[in-house]
Amino acid sequence: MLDLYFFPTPNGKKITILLEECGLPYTVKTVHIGKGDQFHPDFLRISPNNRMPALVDHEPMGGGAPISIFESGAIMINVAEKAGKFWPQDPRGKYEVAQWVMWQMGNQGPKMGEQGHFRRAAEDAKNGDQSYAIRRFDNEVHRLFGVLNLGLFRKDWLAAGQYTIADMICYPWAAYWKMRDIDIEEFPNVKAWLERIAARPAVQKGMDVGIGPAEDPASVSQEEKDRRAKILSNQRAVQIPQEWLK
Ligand SMILES: N[C@@H](CCC(=O)N[C@@H](CS)C(=O)NCC(=O)O)C(=O)O
Repeated sequence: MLDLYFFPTPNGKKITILLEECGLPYTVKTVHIGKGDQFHPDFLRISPNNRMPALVDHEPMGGGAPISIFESGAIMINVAEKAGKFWPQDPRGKYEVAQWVMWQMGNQGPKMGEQGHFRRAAEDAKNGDQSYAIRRFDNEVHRLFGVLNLGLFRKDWLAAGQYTIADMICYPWAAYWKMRDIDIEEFPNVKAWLERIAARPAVQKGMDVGIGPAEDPASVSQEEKDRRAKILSNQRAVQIPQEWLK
């Protein structure tokens, strides 16, 4: 049995897409990052980076005690290896896939994440002039769409001549091009690839995984709203939780 610690963002949806593609059953454990679940001492044991997604596999490869994995790329490598699907193991194909998985983790995810961060920061005048940061990350995101467009030149899939975890890990971030101020017509190879992936039933299922009914904003006190507003910015190191010392 697989427990997926999840919130419905592009990083979470990479994993639901892969699990749906593999047909593996899994239980969604909500990590509501807007409420601060990612700082719970039990979750930090699984993901000391206080980020979701994370996976607990109760029947891991090789047997033995359950294993937990954080970082979406590592999770996808593990699931694909376990399922024996979507990650070819011949040396050429294996590293073609690996380089795009690493590219996503080191470039597309973080840079698009920072673009979103500074755009949100700019909405509050108290944060001052954000124009340099916004220009920097808007340009980077544009550059990164160009990288995908180059990588897909005369190809249906990013790596190894087949649909793999390289495509699945990059898709959910690229799919939200509109809210990134990207004109997808500039990147025709990416546009066709997005359409190809979006047509897959397992991708549609994975993208639709949610966390149940939305909370009624009226039920949340102002104090709680103020607490939540600070959670995703101004994070500093978490000390060893008291619970761990017992
Ligand atoms: N490199 C990580 C990034 C994960 C990540 O940034 N997750 C975000 C949501 S998309 C998160 O959990 N944020 C919680 C926080 O910022 O405290 C991965 O690919 O797994």
